[in-house]
Amino acid sequence: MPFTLYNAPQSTCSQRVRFVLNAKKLPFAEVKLNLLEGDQLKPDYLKLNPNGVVPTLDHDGAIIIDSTVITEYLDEVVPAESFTPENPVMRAHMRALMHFMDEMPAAAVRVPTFNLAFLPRFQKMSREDFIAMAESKPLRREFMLTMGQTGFPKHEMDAALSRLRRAYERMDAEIEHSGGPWLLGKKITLADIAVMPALVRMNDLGMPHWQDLPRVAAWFDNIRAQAAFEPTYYSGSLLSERFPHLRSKATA
Ligand SMILES: N[C@@H](CCC(=O)N[C@@H](CS)C(=O)NCC(=O)O)C(=O)O
Repeated sequence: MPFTLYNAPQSTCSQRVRFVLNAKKLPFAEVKLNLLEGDQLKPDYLKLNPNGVVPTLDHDGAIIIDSTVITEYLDEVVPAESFTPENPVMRAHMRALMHFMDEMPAAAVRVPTFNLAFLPRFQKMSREDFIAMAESKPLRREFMLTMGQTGFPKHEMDAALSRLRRAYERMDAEIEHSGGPWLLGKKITLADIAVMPALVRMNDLGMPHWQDLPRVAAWFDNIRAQAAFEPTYYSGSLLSERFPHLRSKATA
């Protein structure tokens, strides 16, 4: 099997890559890392991915990191079932949207995720252990230290929710402009896949704050109806499955 994906079931970045692998029907071996136990910070893994995050793709020994880069790579090496428009202007637009998705919804979704799901675990740690854990993270040190053991304050949560809302509004405008049903028009692209996990996560956290935007609501139904969705979100991929206290929020 030429593809090995180092990832975590509930990791939003990993879900982007699993979706593309599944959509292209590419068999892959999955190495599941336990992010709360720090598997991503072990020396052997850091040799593959010095950022100490998932996902990482091993393609016949070639190591590719960063989820959007991996999805573009997969679309290049396996062009069948392409998720990239042929027109260079559309391609550029897709890439610009992927950058937007990384900077806005994908970054913002970490705040409610950590506050609602992970904080209780961090609160059980001694101060020394928490600081040592935060400082061991190459990419997320400052994020962890800002959150601390009391969590992000209300104004940070509100700011994250506002950033997410602006992303849904941007999606709405893109779909309106392209004629939909996808962000760039009739064909699903890597830009749709880049934002998918943020909406799935917010839905799972019981905060689907796009329901007054019918184009985005239809987009969400459409992406969940894709054949690749179910194998991507296999049992245990939703945060509420691992942290049952979130389930009451999700169904509220
Ligand atoms: N830009 C990176 C970000 C990867 C990332 O943040 N991964 C998270 C899971 S979605 C992670 O591994 N977190 C582990 C940690 O914070 O220690 C990508 O898209 O691959």
